[in-house]
Amino acid sequence: MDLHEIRKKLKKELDKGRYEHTKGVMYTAGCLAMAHEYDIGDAMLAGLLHDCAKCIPNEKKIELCRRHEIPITEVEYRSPYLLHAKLGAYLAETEYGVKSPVICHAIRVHTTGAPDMSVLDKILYIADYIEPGRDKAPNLSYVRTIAFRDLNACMAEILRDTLKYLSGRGGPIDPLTKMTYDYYRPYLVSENKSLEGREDS
Ligand code: DGI
Ligand code: FE
Ligand code: FE
Repeated sequence: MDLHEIRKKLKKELDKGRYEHTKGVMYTAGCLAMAHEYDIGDAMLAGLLHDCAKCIPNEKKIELCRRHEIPITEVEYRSPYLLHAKLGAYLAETEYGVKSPVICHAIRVHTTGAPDMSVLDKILYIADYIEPGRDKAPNLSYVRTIAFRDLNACMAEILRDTLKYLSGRGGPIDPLTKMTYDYYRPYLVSENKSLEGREDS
């Protein structure tokens, strides 16, 4: 499938807002690839397809995962929207003809993250959070500047803010999200500053 065909199919699968977000993530992932000397086409393709399973109703997500032997965790049963990442990776390969396991992996981990992510995993995770259509997260302008300079520090900032948001909201938190934050936490610029401060005193 070429890019044009993928876009046409996605336009039918996604609602209008999700399609607009998808384009924002695609171009933002392309820009991050430029900044970090990564393959621009791969980054844009990952951005284009990352939410391809988002608009499937939750019961259908569960049914499709069962049918295709995609394991569902307890947290995913409680918050089935999380499944759009795993299911999206599966559909990218089977319905949209994506052959690259690197791209499919980035789609698979784009919601929770994962410890020790690849460059493309981080580009997609970050692009999803900072694309121009996003306006609700705190700290966005700082996160946007650091995204173009330091992917690991940016991951740490986003994960800290996401976990704060999720614990305020009171829903189940996927263990992977916590493990990812633990992995990237040492890269937090603010935390390192306070550690330096303590060493001085
Ligand atoms: O699909 P999008 O809305 O574009 O973005 P996404 O796939 O990153 O999903 C974002 C939502 O997922 C956001 O509200 C935070 C939430 N999320 C991230 N990690 C977890 C989580 N929700 C739960 N319940 N548990 C998590 O660990
Ligand atoms: Fe998503
Ligand atoms: Fe998204």
